[in-house]
Amino acid sequence: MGTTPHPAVERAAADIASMEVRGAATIAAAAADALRTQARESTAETPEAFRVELRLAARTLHETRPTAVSLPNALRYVLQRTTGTTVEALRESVVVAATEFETRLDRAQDTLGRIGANRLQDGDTVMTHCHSTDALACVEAAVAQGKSISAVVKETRPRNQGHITAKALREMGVPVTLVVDNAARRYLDDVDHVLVGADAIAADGSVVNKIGTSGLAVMARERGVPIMVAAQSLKLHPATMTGHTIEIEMRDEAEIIGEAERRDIGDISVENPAFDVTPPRYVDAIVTESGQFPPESIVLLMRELFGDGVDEPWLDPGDR
Ligand code: RUB
Repeated sequence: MGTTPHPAVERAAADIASMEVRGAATIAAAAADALRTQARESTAETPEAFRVELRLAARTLHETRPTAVSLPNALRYVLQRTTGTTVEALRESVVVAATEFETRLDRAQDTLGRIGANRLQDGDTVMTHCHSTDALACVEAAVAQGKSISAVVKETRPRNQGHITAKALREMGVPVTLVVDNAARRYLDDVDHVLVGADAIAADGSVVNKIGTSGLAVMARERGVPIMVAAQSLKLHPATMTGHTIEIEMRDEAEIIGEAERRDIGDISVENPAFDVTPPRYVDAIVTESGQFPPESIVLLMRELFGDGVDEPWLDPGDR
């Protein structure tokens, strides 16, 4: 029995941690894929050994990015469907579940995109923050419906994910104006929607997304610009139904400032929170594959999908 996960799992975990693989939906797909490789290539001789390996792989992936709830939701989807009394049966069940998960993810994003596109009118301009494949799916569907959409794209310091958004929008033929984050308020008068994704949505309708989203939402509210959050149900954080809070990931200060520059400034502390929380009162609609919701009603969808609570199947039975 392996005491370390399959190298493909370790690679996937490292890529997620370094943000080589990033964005909530993409992280979830990479996690399901890594579990499938772990199962396919397992040399475990007993069903129990196979399960131990799979839980270890899931824990390794789970520890990478605390805020993106899509990750535990993906692991849960696969682990809850891991059934069988032989290694072969277990292996097959993981492969089937991981593949099914990826198909559902793609389908959910397409459906969500078509729903979100209904909010966009021909000639509209959207302002984006960070890079969200769920948000882009709405623009893509609107363009496919023949609507002419343009975009003001925030750069999104410190990692400049806005560049990825700008490139994706250009590939759809959408005219793009790239602005620094500090220019957002100036350009809000020129846009019809703020369109962002989410890493996690809490039971009260709070939206956790890339740092800067909450400030943008407050400014948009002040300017009367509607704020639309595109987030497939994978982003719903089930533990928040029972009072748990969402941990905000703090990343390395080197993403913000280099050593030499820092030394030159003098004795300072540097903080690099990856995400922030936008309260529900600043959000107009959360668009999911099950329809659009006012943020305060999202808990109804959460109850329907998760019941009253959830398990942590990556922990060993004695630790649950
Ligand atoms: C990405 C981010 C995205 C959401 C949604 O943060 O905040 O808006 O993850 O993305 P990071 P998607 O770059 O730190 O991962 O819609 O693709 O799931």
